[in-house]
Amino acid sequence: LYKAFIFDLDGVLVDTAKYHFNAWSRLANSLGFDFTEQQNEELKGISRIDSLKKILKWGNQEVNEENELNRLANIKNTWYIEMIEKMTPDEILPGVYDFLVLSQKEGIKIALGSASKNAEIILKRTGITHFFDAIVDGNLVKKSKPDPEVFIKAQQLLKVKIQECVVFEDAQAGIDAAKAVSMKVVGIGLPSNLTGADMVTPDLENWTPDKLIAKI
Ligand code: G16
Ligand code: MG
Repeated sequence: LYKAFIFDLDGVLVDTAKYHFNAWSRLANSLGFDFTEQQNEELKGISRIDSLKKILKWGNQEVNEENELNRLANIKNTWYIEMIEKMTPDEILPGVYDFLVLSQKEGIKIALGSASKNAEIILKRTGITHFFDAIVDGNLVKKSKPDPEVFIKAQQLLKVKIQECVVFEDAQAGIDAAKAVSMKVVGIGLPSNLTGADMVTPDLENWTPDKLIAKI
């Protein structure tokens, strides 16, 4: 029945949310304000420029010119890249590596479906690029989650049907994106943050593809 797994990156395969939070906080502080970790939850799965706009609103900052928005986003991204360049395979989230190995062994096709424009560096530094039959990231999509474009692109590149795909997501925007096209979706995290997922688990530890598929 299921032939393809589409994985979100940040929060599912690796924990880069902490680096995003660090770099965005640094940018906010440089502009004279701060925001909370609770607010940071709202940035998960959201594109870089949309994240910036939300943060500026929290700080009551009026920035409308596109050049200035891009300048601020680039500053944040430079700090973010400094951190992800130092990532190692130890930063792969619990259970992920074995789950990828088993999925590949069972002939399940594997894709990345991420909003990040930095996905390739992260996959490379953590040593998991070779598992992926297709990589769809922020450089390939026009509309960010909750628009389903990223998952539809992955499904098309893998040459499978929508109903043969299972998405793995840690963000509400990603769950909503998958559900917009009625794809099955496994939520990674707390059920309270992941409304509409077909099942939720804190991480991929102790799961096999078969055991998981039986639950959705
Ligand atoms: C990730 C993060 C978001 C981030 C976005 C864009 O998405 O969850 O917080 O804003 O990528 O990242 P970048 O600035 O690297 O292009 P995902 O879809 O992998 O969870
Ligand atoms: Mg995510």
